[in-house]
Amino acid sequence: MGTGEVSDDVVETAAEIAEMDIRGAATIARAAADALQTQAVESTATDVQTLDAELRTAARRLNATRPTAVSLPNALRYVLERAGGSDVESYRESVVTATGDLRERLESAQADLGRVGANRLRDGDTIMTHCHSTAVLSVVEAARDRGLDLSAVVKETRPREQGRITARQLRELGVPVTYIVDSAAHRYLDEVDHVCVGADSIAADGTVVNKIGTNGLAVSARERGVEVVVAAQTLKLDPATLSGHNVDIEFREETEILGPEERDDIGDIEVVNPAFDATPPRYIDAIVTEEGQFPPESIVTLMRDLYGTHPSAPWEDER
Ligand code: RUB
Repeated sequence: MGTGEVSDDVVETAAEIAEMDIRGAATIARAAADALQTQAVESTATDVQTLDAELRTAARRLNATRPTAVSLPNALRYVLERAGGSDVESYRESVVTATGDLRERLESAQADLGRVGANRLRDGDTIMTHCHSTAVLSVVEAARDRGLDLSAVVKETRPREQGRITARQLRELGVPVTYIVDSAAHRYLDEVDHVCVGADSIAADGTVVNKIGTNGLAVSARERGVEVVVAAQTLKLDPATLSGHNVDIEFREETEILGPEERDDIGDIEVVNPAFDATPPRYIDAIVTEEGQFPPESIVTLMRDLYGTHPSAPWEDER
């Protein structure tokens, strides 16, 4: 890597996030912060201004990969707001320290919210999952550690079938799994006690943005009287929504749904592939975070306390 350029690690991490080799909001946050650290460590910059500019270019590149997961800009902001120093060595050190702190916070937050979420589960309960959420798995792990027997109905989650990852990891935790296609969810809701999902972004009014299909599942669950629990670290709170911004919904390649030949075979159709949807707060019973559980309508208080009303975007600032 030449002076002033982004490191190969940043380029590779950005590509892996865009291609979904690295995926899931919490995992994306950790990978992006780690890439910033590598940028700082491997930089050949000899002055602070150059190193600082490199870091902000790297952050812009990482931030452009997936528009919906707010944990990505929140993680970049966490590191860049703590980056600084009078010389290259101290600046580099500040980035390494901030990244390490963030990694520790992510790990302890995940374990803490797991314990909070486990308080909602009882021995013998069945949960229904959608997509693959490390936060939901942390809740299940905490419940299993307490000796609770749980079972799970796992939705496949088209088009990328992240349900397979969830099914494998639940089996590793000793949870019996019934695997269903997405359209069978309504039929099996009568057999479950809780719908447990993660989040990619949570808006100030308590709207939860998560994998496409979450909204329909939550509406069905409300109709059947099944509670909907969202497990999400506070890194998922989107402070930009405090000042009126909407959460961007990512649209992905249509080839994730239909290959070119299958599509040509059908004829002249339009294929659209929104990756996420927004579930209004009225369909959500609780948001479980490392700071405790909240009714969705009150999450705005926590958001203000943690992020203030006007979050910075240090990768856009001219210094
Ligand atoms: C993953 C997804 C997950 C959330 C929460 O979408 O929607 O439910 O990211 O995950 P994708 P976690 O596969 O498109 O990244 O709890 O691990 O942060």
